Amino acid sequence: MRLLNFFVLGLLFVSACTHSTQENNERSSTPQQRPNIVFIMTDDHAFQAISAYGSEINKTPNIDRIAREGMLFNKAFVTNSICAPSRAVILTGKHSHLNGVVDNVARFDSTQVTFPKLLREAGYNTAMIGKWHLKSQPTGFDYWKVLPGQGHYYNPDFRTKDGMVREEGYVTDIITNEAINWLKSGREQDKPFLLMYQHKAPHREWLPSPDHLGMYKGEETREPETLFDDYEGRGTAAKEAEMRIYDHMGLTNDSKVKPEIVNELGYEEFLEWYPRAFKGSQERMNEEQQAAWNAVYDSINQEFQRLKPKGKELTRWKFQRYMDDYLASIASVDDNVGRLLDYLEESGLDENTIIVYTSDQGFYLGEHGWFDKRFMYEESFRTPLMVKWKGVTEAGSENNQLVQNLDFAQTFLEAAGVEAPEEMQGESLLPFLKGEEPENWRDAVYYHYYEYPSIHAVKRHYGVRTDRYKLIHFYHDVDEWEFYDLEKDPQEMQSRYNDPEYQPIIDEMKVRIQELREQYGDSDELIMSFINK
Ligand code: SGN
Ligand code: CA
Repeated sequence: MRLLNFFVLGLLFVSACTHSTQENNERSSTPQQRPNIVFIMTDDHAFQAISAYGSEINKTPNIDRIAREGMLFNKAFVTNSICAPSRAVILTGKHSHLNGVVDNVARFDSTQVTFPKLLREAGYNTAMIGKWHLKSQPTGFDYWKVLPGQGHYYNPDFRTKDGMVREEGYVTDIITNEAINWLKSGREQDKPFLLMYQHKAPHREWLPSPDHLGMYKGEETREPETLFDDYEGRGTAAKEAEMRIYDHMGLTNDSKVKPEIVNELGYEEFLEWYPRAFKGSQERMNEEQQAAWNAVYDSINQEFQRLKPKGKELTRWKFQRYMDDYLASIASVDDNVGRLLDYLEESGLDENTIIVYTSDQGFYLGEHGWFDKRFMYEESFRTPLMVKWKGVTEAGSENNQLVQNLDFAQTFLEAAGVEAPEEMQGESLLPFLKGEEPENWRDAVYYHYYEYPSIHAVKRHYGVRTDRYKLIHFYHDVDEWEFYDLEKDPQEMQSRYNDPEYQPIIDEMKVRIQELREQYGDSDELIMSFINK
């Protein structure tokens, strides 16, 4: 049976090649080969901070090139808005409850079937460079060089097949150098390739590179309308979440005010709400890096001493500090994506390469007073997604269908002519990329978040989103439902769960949730097993 499949696939592949060769004869003299794939993923990059999505707070000219020369997805979502789970979903094409990585604590079982493994078996040369965050050793890659855990911004260590190595410099630059070097001389030139090029930036604690330090200093970033949300229209989970800029963003680790100054001015309660690596990160800097850093941050410390912001002014000050560092971290991602795109063009590789830009999930940039992610509300549920595929995907096109990170595996497999295993749960996006409108595309997406109790205290929940509505069930610790009409209330300020007007649609959506849970094999028993773990 397998052999037969292989034979049929082979025939299909040969005929697909002949077909596209004819089509492409005028464009190039070499026969069309299976496409290369460059998968660019950043960590916590909100769509609100990408100019292709209409950002009002920064410019990302290089990331925008991918959208301008390809397709921009306006309704791309994750299945579980947190780092490691998102990565496991992408690799396996299966929801968290089946791939086992429900939260950042779980270890990825790397014996599972993943799309890189299948591509490699089908003759692709595969590499994984940058943030991995799945604990177990990467499998399915001919070459890998990954950050341990969250990794560091300055002079980071990398895990490799030969052990740990420390590289001098700034993480986003280094990951890009590694990626370009692999393309130039690391890969097997006669094979199609998959390159997973995955950044740490712009993850908390948002340390900008030496050449972008202070680039937004003195520039006021527009505040989101909901910066001072009181959560009255939402449930207990939003009220109890610990990700408010005012209360939970640390003055030392996040805003980078020196502990002595924080103490001296009596701000101890805001010192370092979640003590982590910042001190460690700074200690990693060499003298030159430290000097460049101090040249910018010393004056920020002085400003803080002078202003002594309190109450709403403290929220505002921290928000500006947050945006300065977050957006500066993105600026070097953008420069480096530009370098990689330039190389792909100069080398001619982009003639037959699918280039994807996405993030492991969205992020709050002060909306609802928050930073971080996790919730099924739009800012963290949505993720940026754009795809360039020269000669196939129409430049400047946009897609408004509901798509998910669950769909990547099958998309890449189909593009490579490899049959996806039955157990994968996404849908290939290939028709969209080819300009076709598939019939019966999904009308709803399913979401399930698990990491609780944990940092940021976001309660467990699952839910469903259609084009217009969203229904969420917080089932642990509380038993609460929330319902939003995204057309009338795009900022999700008022849950309409108890509004009689919406009862018929809420009833329908409850049925839809059950259908989706059955379709994807999620259940109350599984929920209990993850709670009891
Ligand atoms: C760290 C961050 C959190 C973040 C988690 C998960 N704190 O704990 O803000 O939510 O990672 O992020 S920090 O002070 O250590 O930066 S994730 O991207 O790995 O999911
Ligand atoms: Ca993340």
